[in-house]
Amino acid sequence: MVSLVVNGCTDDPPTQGVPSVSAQATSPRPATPTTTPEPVRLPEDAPALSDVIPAPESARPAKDDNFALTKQSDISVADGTRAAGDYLADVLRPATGFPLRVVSGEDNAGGIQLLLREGGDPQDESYRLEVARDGVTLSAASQSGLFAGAHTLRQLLPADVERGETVDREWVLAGGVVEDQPRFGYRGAMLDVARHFFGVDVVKRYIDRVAQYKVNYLHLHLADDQGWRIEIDGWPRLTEVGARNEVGGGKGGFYTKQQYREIVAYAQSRGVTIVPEIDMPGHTNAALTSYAKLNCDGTAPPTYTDTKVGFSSLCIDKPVTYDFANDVITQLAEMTPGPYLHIGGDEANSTKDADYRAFFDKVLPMVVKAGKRPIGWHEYAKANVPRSGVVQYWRIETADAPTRRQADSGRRVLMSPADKTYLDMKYEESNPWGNSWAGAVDVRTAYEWEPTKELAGVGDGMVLGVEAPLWTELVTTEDEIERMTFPRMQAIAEVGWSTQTKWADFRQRLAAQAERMTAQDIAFHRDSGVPW
Ligand code: IFG
Repeated sequence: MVSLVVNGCTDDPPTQGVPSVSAQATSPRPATPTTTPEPVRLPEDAPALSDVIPAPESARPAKDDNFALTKQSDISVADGTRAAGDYLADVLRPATGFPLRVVSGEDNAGGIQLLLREGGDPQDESYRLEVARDGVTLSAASQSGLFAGAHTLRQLLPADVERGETVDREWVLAGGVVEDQPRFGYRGAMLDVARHFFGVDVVKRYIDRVAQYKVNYLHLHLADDQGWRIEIDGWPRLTEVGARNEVGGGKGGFYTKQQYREIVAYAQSRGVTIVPEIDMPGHTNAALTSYAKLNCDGTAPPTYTDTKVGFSSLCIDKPVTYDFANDVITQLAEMTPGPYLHIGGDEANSTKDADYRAFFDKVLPMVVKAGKRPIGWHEYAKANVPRSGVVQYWRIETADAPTRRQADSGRRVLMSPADKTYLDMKYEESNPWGNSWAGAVDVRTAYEWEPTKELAGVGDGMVLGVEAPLWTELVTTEDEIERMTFPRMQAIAEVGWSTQTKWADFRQRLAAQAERMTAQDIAFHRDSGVPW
């Protein structure tokens, strides 16, 4: 049995004079040893620095610098780094069974130290992760950089770390230095909770699972023809009536404001920012069934539980429409600390162009006034998009003139081409489940594309990032969410983060993720293009 030498002591039973944690918890930590611990053997199943997904910018292994995490290891945090420290403790404690105390302090002897570089730009997600014999140091310019480094650190522990129960084994990290930063600042997932409703716990698991691959935004599609999913003060029928359905006639559901805030807080604890979407003026049958006064003819249409699109529209000429829009936007913004609010705008086939433009001329200023940057599906590019606005491209054509015009005038473009990123699509034509209007999207298709070359004239410097939407007309259970999302999410995450993307290399690293996903109880799809 190899006795772990950490921090100058052996990690044998206390008879060797190593104080137990409880003793240490009260007495001050032993002084940082002057002698460097002996090298530690790396277990067979410990990942290499280069196994991480998304691929880091640079990874320099140092084979004699492996680090053994032990029950003596602390996570020391300085000002502003506690959130990432708490995250690491949260994800590493269950399987290791170690206390992994999060302590304020400036040393990493035998443990993990998180450091924030002075005067760093909050948008700078770069980080440096150094694993050495005597301790691990993660430094970054911002909180989001620390979270990125923490996700990498999580992946450098063996897959056993993802099991929910304690595993009695060595927890050794491969020595070396990772220096990393993302190509795009926005790497997003989207969950449509309107077609089929999914509760808080499902959303939290989704957040944790996508966050580990440095996905840093979760867009929640909170309303559509089939369902309204968020409580709005002053408009109780949106949830009393509009939330009572879903595709296929299920019972539906909604988030109270408190539950929405719980989702937002949980996302923040994983370094993920929530982007709420209320789709307007189309995709609004659930709101229209809830309030007759929102309809031009004053009559509420029947509830809708099928899957057609483009038939509904708010009444553009009625002032009450703008009271409604303003209340929704203001209240959603108040509950959302993130910079973005998604206003929808897609498939408004029942809204005349002039009305569509008039609608957004009134509503987009509401989003800006609420302190948010509007995101809209790319059809809204024909409206007056504010300078801070983002155009989310979602179709399969290789050109879109209004989107190009907005990009030329400085509006950023979020790339979600359906034939590359739509997770509701079948992996292969032969799959019995999934959509096919955009063609089959297997993992390789989701991986081998270049976000700055998908749309004519929308190139470098214009693309904000990538997002993989999961529409749920055909998705009714959490298992189906997992199957449609994983492993294509890892492909999208790497396209958004890494500069070097080579399928031959990625597919090998992806195959190695199988054990981690299984340990996390993710019912992922064994795509035939990956050497599982
Ligand atoms: N398009 C619709 C979605 C959904 C999708 C299913 C967008 C922006 C087809 N709008 O994608 O509501 O129905 O693939």
